[in-house]
Amino acid sequence: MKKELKIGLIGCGFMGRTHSNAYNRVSHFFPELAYKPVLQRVCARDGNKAKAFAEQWGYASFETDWKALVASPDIDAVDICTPNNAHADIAIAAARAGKMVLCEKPLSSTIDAAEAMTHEIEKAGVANTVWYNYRRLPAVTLAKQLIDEGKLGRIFHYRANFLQDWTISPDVPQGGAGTWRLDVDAAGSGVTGDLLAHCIDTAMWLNGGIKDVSAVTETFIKERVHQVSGKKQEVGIDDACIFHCHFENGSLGLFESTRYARGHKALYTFEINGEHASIRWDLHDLNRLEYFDHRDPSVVRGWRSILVTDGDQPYMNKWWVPGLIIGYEHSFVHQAADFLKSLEDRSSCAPTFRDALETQKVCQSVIDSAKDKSWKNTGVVWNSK
Ligand code: SOE
Repeated sequence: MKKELKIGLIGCGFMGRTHSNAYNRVSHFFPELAYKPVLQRVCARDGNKAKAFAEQWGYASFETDWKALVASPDIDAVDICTPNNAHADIAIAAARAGKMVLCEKPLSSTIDAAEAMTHEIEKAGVANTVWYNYRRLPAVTLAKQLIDEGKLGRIFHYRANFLQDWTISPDVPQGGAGTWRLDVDAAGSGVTGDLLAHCIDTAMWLNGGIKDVSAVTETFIKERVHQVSGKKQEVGIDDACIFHCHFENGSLGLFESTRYARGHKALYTFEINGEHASIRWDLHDLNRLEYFDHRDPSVVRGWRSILVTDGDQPYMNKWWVPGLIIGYEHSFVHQAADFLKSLEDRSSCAPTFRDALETQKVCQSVIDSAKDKSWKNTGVVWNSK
């Protein structure tokens, strides 16, 4: 008999859907897990929206007050899918109520709130994880295995981009559903916290801590209508950000993100160059990992394009048969599975709040560096596996 993990989900947007889909599928594809998520309750301020979401995704009940959800004795784990500025209050209340906490990225809209959340979560000793989902795409996990096996040797360069084009029109508003990502009060920052945070999480997981950064940011469209006030307001987020950095291991990093790269919808790419080998990956072709090994005989040496779908490659024995690909949504199913697994042996499910706090320190240093036009030490202590 499986143990039930009763989930209370807060927030019915895009991320609420990705997590709900993961909970619905995880027990089918990871039947060995001792725990099974139960969709107990969903919460949104708009009762009609919460009700419709509950019916669509199979939640047993709905709620409009997150405080009531967090206090409910029939909830084991609180999953936070709200805009960033609401994460801290919910996570802290949930930790104090002894609930497990799963939180969407980035950890919070400010570094102070991120620190307070981490403190409370660790004080309460509750299971926790932050949904930096891209780590759990099989090709990205395979990159981690190759690096940990030492296949690349000493690493010299880490390069990552996250490019989008959905805010080029000045008519895109700020604030409100979906476009809260353009409102600095709700989001905390623009592409740095929304997109580069993903790149930074993956980068530190693959290549260790980021020591210092030098950044430049730009806000191309200075004013946008705010959906709540209906008035044109100054835009406080970074529309684009470029930074370079030193990693603890001595390698150099180069990162770029923008929502103004016409033609790119969600082009997350990274390339890592080591002494013996290099790897590169592209979210638009997410099942592939490209690998170049200088130790190959010179006559056949070249970039290999590895389709990561075999049963002996990460996570793929859970899905179909070799050659058949999976997608974006599977990364969330994998994180749900790893979280449930971590409850069996009381291990942690990375990235934890502590790990996500380190990512937030890098994001904050990037924003501060761009503002002051100077290098910033991040203060990151990266101990995560
Ligand atoms: C923004 O467009 C966004 O949806 C991010 O919020 C997600 O974290 C990223 O994975 C895709 O882009």
